[in-house]
Amino acid sequence: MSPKDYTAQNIQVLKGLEAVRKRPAMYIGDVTSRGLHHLVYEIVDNSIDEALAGFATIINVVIGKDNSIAVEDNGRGIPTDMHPVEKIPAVEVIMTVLHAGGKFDKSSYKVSGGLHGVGASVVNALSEWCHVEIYREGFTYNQSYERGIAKTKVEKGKATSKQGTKVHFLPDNTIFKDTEYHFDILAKRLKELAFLNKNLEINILDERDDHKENYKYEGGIIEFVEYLDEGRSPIHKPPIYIEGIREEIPVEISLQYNSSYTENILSYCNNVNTVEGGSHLSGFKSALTRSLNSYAQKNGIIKTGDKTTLSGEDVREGLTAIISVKVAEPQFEGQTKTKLGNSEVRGAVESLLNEKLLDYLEMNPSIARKIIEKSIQAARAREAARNARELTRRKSALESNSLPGKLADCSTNDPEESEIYLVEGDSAGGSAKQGRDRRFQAILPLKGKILNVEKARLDKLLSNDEIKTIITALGTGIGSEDFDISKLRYGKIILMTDADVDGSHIRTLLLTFFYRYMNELVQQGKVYIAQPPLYKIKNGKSETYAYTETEKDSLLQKIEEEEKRKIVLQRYKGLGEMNPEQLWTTTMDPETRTILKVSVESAFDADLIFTTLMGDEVEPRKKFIEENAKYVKNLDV
Ligand code: 0R9
Repeated sequence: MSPKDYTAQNIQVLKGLEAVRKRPAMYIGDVTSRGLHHLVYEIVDNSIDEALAGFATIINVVIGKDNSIAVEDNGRGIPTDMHPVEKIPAVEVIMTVLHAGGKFDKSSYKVSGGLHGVGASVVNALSEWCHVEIYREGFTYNQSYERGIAKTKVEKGKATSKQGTKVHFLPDNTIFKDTEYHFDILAKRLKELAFLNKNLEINILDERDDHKENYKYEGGIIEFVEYLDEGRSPIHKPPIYIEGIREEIPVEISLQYNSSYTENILSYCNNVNTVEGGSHLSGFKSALTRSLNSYAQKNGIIKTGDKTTLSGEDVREGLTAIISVKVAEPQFEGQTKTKLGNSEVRGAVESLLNEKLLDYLEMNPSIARKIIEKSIQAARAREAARNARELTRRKSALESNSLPGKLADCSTNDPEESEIYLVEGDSAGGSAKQGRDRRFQAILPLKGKILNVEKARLDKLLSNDEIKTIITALGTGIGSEDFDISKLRYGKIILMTDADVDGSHIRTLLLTFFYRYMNELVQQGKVYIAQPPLYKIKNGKSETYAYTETEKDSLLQKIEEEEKRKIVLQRYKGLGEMNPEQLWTTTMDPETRTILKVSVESAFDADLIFTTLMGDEVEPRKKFIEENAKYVKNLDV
């Protein structure tokens, strides 16, 4: 390499690194804990590519005692020979040159990729140090970097019979405020990746406490569907599985019907959960409706010319499905860049499913009949719901004030600044009404427990008074035919329940309701949980509040010994024990309160939590509570 080439290369690398370190959020989304975990996914994605190319079969992830991360695969090893254009070893290009993905090697077919898909150089640039070790062609090769800059040349080391690549890095604590890795977050994503890539073995070890997990699914997305349906009762076993390649797009679909009324379809493109759906999901929905209707008509289950054709919603009631496609050049669109835009994918999924689902139904007539009968029942219930809705609409048109009587509305009409508190119980509702700022805060007291929506259809929901009141107060309508977020009357919906067992049950019921029937509200971050204090600590005239046990302990510790005798510690069992002023100061005043925004990080997790906690099956619920005791200790299920 001439000195001139080397200098040009160095300038390019330094410029790239500078850009990444200056605006890390542009490359990894943000520098919170989410961005920190994203670094791991970027590296794992490279190993997944090697698995998709047919070479790697095992990926090991280790969280070090120092919160460093080591990812190792048993693929071919990153090439160490000179890159023809950059004139430095290929591995150094991968690790230091921005956007140098597998694609610079034209023969490689890179389909995986996180949402950001920025590659190893970004991880390297944001790490205090990074070491790469390659086992290739009988030897070990090493290179070390600091904050993205190579500190050594690629060095040939000991002979080895191993093959693969190991990337070990420590995230830079001057970039990330929080550098602590969470085993559960990484494990959840790795498990999802193992489901999506059948036969790929993924191991995770946490050296801080020796916790480890091993994921390997021979059945891939079939096992994924079974896992999602653990708390439900399937109406056929095993899940239906369809795979094939159309227009050079590999498509995999697994689906199973269960006795519930909820639809749970997760779609993926290149292992990315496309939360906002897109062309693959549209193709799936269209083919499912078409195939089931055409089978039903052909076999006389629904007569031709009968007006009871099954709608998309009817055939998706009680359906759990995974759709996974691999697209060479994916276009991610939408608000959160999780909507697949490639239009050719719709046709590919649609034609494959149309053909193969019809084959399946013809080969399995008794299952086909069960599915269609379930869909017919759903159609009838939907008709009943439509009538119930119409009745409510006509009734409220007759009443001069169509808002519920027990709603204490706010004076502003501007949803941007208004909020509604859904409050457990009339007594707390009364305090909240007196304590609130009526200009922008509305209060809706709820009596007792609302209906468990996991166990009821929309028509039954619409005959429940508490649910009806919530729907009318929010103004959005409900169900896919009616729901319209632009009609939402409040910018924030705040759930305020007691800090006891019943309170947390009501909160879970409400969250389930919003997640299942007004999902857009959750996706758009409109739903919040109020945080009332657990304790009041009265010390003479001064009153302080503690919101957690730890906070209470640390506040008590700070109080001098001789003063301790004077302290009155009150444990709040319910919101009703606070007077209006206290409720305002501790829980409702936007200047001083803390409210938690409900967010759904991972759809597969949220669904599982709701079905397990609210569903019929006792065993999975027990298991879930045991495994997640630290998160759900207050839930009465
Ligand atoms: C631990 C994380 N793993 C990786 O980052 C990783 C990258 C990688 C890889 C190849 C094989 N394994 C890998 N693991 C590879 C090898 C070959 C061709 N393409 C890919 C080959 O042997 O010919 N690479 C990813 C990009 C590159 N290699 C390349 F651009 F340098 F070729």
